[in-house]
Amino acid sequence: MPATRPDGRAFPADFLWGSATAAYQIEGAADEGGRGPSIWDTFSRTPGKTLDGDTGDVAADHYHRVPEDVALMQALGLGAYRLSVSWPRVQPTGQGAFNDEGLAFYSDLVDRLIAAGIKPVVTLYHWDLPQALEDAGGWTVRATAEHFGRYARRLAEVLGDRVHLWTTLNEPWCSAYLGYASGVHAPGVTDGAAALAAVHHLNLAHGLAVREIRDVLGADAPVSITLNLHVTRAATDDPADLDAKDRIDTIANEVFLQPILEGRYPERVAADTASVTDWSFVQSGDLEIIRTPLTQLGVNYYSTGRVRAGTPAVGDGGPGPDGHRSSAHSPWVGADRVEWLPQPGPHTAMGWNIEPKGLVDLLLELRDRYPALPLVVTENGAAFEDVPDADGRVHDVERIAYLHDHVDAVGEAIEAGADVRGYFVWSLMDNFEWAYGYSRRFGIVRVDYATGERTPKDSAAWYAELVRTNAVPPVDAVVPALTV
Ligand code: IFM
Repeated sequence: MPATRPDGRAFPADFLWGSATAAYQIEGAADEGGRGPSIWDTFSRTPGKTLDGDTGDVAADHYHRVPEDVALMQALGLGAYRLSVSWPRVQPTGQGAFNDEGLAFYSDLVDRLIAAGIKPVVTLYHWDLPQALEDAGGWTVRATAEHFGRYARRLAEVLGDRVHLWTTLNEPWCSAYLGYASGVHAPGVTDGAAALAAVHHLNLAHGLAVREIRDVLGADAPVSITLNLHVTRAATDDPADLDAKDRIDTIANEVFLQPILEGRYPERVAADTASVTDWSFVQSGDLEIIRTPLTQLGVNYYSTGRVRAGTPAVGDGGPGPDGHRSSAHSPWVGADRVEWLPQPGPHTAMGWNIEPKGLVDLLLELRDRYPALPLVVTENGAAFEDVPDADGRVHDVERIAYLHDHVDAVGEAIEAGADVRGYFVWSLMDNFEWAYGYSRRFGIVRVDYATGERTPKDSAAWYAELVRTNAVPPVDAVVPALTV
C-alpha cells in the first residue's frame, strides 16, 4: 500500500463531494419503460464479448430502486450525484420521437435528488448509443453528432436549470478507440480509420450539444465534458522513447483537449495517422463549433502508463498492457511502434497500478495549460476483491487507502493552485464493469446481484466522514458503519 498522511488535509468550504454512476452500468430494465436497444445490449448479448457473458439487462436494478438509492446518497451526505442519461431510454432510435416515460424517469430522479439536497450532475452520453444509430454508421458518421445535438436540446428543455452541471460526453477516448479500434467495447469494430472518424464526430457532437444546451438555457448554462486523460511516462529520456510518449499523448489526450479547448487538432496527428486516414471528415466550421467555451472540465483518473519505442504486445488473453481487455487489435491508432511496459505495483483488481502522484501531475499540467478553466474530478476509485464477512459487511481497507491517497492528491493540487471544484468517487455502488461484467467491483456500496440488496462497505463510512468533515480522515479512522 502507498504511504498515507496522518493528518487530514482540509478542502475549500464550497468543495463538492459526490459519487458517480452510469445508466447502462446500474439501471437494468433494459426492455422496460419504452427503452430502445443500445449498442451495449447488442454487444453484451453477443457470446464471447463480456466475461461470463454478463449483460446490463438487470445490473444493479437501479431503475426500480431510485428512492432507496437516493436515500443511500443522503446517508452518505453527498453534495452531488453524477448520473448519466440513457439515450435509447429517452429516444429509442436516437432520432425522431422521444419517449415520455424515459424522460419522466430522469425528471423524477432529478427532483428526488434536489429534494434530498443533492446536486444533479448529468452526463448525456456514457457509451450507450441507440443501436439504430449504430446500424446507420454510429460515431463514424456525421449524422450521429447532429442527432446528439437534438437529443441534448430535448434534455435541456426537460431537465432545464434543475441540473447543476451538464456533461456532454464521458470519456470519448473509450467510445472511439475501444469501440472502433480494439473492439473490446461496443460496437466491437476493429478499424483504425473508423476510430479516428469517431474521435472527430464525438468532438463535433460535444460542440453541438454545448450550443444546443446554451440555446435553451442561456449563455451561462453550466456545461462540461469528461475526459480520461492518460498520464503516460516515457521509460527513458532517449528521444525515441520520448517520441513514443508524445505519440500516445497526441492520440489519447491532445485529439480531444486541443480541438475542444484550443480550436485545432494537434499538429503531428495528421502525420502520425497518415497511413490510416486523411482526416477529410473534418469540415470547415467544425472546429469553431467544437471549441465553444466550457464552464468546467471533468477529469477521470485511475492510474498511469509507461511506454518506450518498440513493438507492442497484444492478444495475450489477459488485461491489455494499457490496462484494458486484451485484443488482437490495438486501440492506439498510429502508434504501431510504441510498447507499453508493465507498471510497478501495487495494482487494483483491474491490474491498474496505484499512483496518486499521477493525479497531482495531471491536475497541475491542466492548471498550467488552461489556468482559467475550473476542473472537477468526475471519477476516481478502485476495484478490489471484496470479500464480505459473515454479516455481509465488506472491510475494504485497500479501497479506503486508495481513496485516501487520491483525495489527498486532489488537495495537494489545490494547494498548488489547481482550481478543482469537486470530486466524485467511482462508484456509488458495484455495477456492470463493461467487458469485465460483474467480476470487478468499484462500489463503496456492495450490491448483491442475486437479491439487489445494497450494503455500504467500510469505504462508504469513510467517505461519509470525509464529506462530513471536509477534510481527509486517516485511513484507520474509527467511523461507525453506514446504515440506511
Ligand atoms: O466503469 C468505468 C466507467 O464507466 C468509466 N470510467 C472508468 C470506470 C472504471 O473502469
